[in-house]
Amino acid sequence: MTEWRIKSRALPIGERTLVMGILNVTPDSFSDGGKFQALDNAIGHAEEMIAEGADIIDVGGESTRPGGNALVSMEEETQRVVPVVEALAKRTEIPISVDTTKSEVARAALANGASIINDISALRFDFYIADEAARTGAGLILMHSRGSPATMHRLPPVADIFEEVIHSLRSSIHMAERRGVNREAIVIDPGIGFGKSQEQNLELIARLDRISEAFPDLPVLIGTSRKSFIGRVLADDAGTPPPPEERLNGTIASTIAAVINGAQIVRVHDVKATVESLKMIQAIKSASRMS
Ligand code: 7PJ
Repeated sequence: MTEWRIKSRALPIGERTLVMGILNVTPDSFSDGGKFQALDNAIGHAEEMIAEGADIIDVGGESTRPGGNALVSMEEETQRVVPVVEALAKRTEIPISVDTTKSEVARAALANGASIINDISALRFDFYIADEAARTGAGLILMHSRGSPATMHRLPPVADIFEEVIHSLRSSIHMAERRGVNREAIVIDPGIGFGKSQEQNLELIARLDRISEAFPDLPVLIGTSRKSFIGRVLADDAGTPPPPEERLNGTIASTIAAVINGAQIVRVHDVKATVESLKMIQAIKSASRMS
């Protein structure tokens, strides 16, 4: 059993799977109702996930989904994320993470109650993210991705995805440590859906053990929730994928497969279904230790 150091605290790793609940505060949620309504909704959603058993809330203001979402400016992203982080930090003890690739956004979120930076570029877009983690002792999630924000979802696949993910994460970890981040604050993530082919997304889950073996001391996080690769597997005969809200069963199956293969933290939209599935797996694991 190890620990993940985040600011003045530590989360136990390996005892049970940690669940990170996704809280998106993207433009849609800020339409009509006005900003106060949007803030209320976001807090309400976060509190629901906490009641369902979330261990961490991941607040994101820049949608990195495929499909051409406009990139947001640093100011815009800060205005979306910081009020939510601040309000949430007053209401809950559980760690809040900020899903951002910008050091200024990370800095503002950390100053207002966040304790983890979740960087989907693993320091490639803005390595000063590492300085913010080093200075504050915040947790740092380094997720593998390829290319730029504009191109990462339509790059041609690399030949060997394991070599690519391991090599790229190794250099991000090296960069983080060189800039003063404590290794015990780092979590790695293969980045399902970010610059990988359909087959490679499935392979990464099937052989996630190869990633944990390459970094035996670092916790592994995985996020499959509602992603397109699940839609492709679940597509009907005409090839039409179910909409994201109808990918729960595929999300659970892929999340559990990842956990069996070594993931210690999972990032999901559907906290209740995930927590219940994990409890069941945990009960079965404990029984296998007894016989
Ligand atoms: C991930 C993420 C992921 C981590 C997103 C989406 C796209 N952060 N942020 N891992 N995905 N650490 O949720 O569909 O897989 S945004």
